[in-house]
Amino acid sequence: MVVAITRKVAPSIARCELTRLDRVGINPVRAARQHEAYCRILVDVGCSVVSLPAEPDLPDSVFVEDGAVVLDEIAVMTRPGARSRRPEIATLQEELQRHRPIMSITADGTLDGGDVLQAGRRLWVGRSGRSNAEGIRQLGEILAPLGYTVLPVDVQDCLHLKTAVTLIGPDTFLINPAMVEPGFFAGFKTVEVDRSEPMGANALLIGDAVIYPEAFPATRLRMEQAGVNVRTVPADELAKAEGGVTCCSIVLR
Ligand code: CIR
Repeated sequence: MVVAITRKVAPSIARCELTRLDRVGINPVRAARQHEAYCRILVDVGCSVVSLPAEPDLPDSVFVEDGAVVLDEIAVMTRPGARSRRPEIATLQEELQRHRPIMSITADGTLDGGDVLQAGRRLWVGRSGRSNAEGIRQLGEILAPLGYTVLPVDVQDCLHLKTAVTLIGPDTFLINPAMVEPGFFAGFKTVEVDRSEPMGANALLIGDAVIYPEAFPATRLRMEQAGVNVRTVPADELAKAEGGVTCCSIVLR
């Protein structure tokens, strides 16, 4: 059974970190409704959903993906690049230690889970404003004995690597080539986002289904033409906080 760890939307979400977007009002009730719809889809595609209680004073705490990198053998607790997000880790670790042995990124390393993209024994890690060279080095050192290779990747004009590229099939990536060089993924198939939808590269693959925001119909069509089973969710309120579909869960496969 696939377990998906989620956390309810904090009523303070409007005070979230913002990097690339201007602050606009975020309606916490609408964000919570969209998050509930997302959790229902997770159940629909076969997940057992763990729902952690809201952390009222941690505006970005719904975006659990950034707090840990979870593989079959281990969970690596991150040290998020945004200081305001570091207190999210403790309660996430309490839950994850039920499922995996725990290791941690330590100072002066920083790492956000949104920068870590896994396919098999390879992990591409974005050198973003959130994940630094020391964080990436520590992740590589922790995972090398388990047979994983960590590959640092440059990104531009995006918050995280997974804003730019995500997995949508066992050997297929959805990618915005303006944000990350496709050459890093040589040997894999790629579907490019439609030019009119630059924020459309964040998709969540679970089994053979891809959970995907309603907001990007042209890219959705491209995926469907490539044979991908796409399940859309309303996600525009969470997107105002720079959150996508991968970042609202940690999926234990
Ligand atoms: C932040 O800036 O940290 C949050 N407002 C958004 C985090 C989104 N995380 C993700 O895509 N992995």
